[in-house]
Amino acid sequence: MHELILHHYPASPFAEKARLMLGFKQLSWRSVIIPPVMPKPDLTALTGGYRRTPVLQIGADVYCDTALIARRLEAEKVTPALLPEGLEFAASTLAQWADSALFLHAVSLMFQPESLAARFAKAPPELVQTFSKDRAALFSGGTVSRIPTEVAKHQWPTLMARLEQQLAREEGEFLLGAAPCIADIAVAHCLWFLRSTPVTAPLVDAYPEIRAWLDKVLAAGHGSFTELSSGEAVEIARAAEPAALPEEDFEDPNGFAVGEQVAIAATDYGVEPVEGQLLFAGAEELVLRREDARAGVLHVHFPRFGFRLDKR
Ligand SMILES: N[C@@H](CCC(=O)N[C@@H](CS)C(=O)NCC(=O)O)C(=O)O
Repeated sequence: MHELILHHYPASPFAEKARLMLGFKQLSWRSVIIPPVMPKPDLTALTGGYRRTPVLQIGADVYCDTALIARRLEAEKVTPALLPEGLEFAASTLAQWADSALFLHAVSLMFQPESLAARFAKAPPELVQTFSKDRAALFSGGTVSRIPTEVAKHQWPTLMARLEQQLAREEGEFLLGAAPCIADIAVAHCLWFLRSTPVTAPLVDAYPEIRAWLDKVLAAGHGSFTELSSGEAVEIARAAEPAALPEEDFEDPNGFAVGEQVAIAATDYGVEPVEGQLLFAGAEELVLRREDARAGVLHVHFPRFGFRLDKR
């Protein structure tokens, strides 16, 4: 059996979401630290162009986007459940809201000049420039644009009031009941991000119930992991064979057929397409076969929701 390899970097909120999911399930994994800005040559050898953070690799299978990584980890270890039985819709829909609406507010609040200055206090000015240019490119060409800071500040109390209201329910101390699930982790990574500078931390810490709940979610930790170099990860992919495809029926209402050459790209931001042969299209997942000069034959997996398919 192949090891779970997470390609990530410490300061990334979505990487923190993935690390918390690994901790929640108490899994062991290998940690590959990737650059926080482009270029990322070893990651690109694996994904074929998808640039966002994090990415999960299992042998020659590469899973893009934490929404799909959650489902892959659920298959790896069923309990505790990220998508508890009977709550699949509520949990995944709430997580999707957190990963989009709540996250974009957090990004806007973090990109205020004062918090950026605090975040990059020890970094040389060139690095701040490189980072800002890279993130402008990340948001170009997608359906999503940055929320103006004043709008994010204005709307933030509404988001926090709704969270407080949900946490005040008698059904349990987590968002959807007595146990944490993917919804808690998806909300938590956005607030963890804001807590990382003294300028933005009060946006979370001013709400005692939210603060107490967040501490409980973050207590899941990151599981146990050991370091691996990105070059070694590429070698692992090369030596491995992709896993068998899901058994679900192939489903495409737009006429795409198994084996067709396609490009798959995120629709919101980070829209660099990945080209290859379409092998599978299920309700939640798309699988593409591609060959890389260094990494060999790979199956690259994407969520269906939020990713577009185009002919090549
Ligand atoms: N929907 C994606 C979002 C991932 C995302 O936005 N990641 C950010 C880092 S937190 C990113 O890719 N930033 C640019 C980069 O790391 O190059 C997911 O769930 O994985």
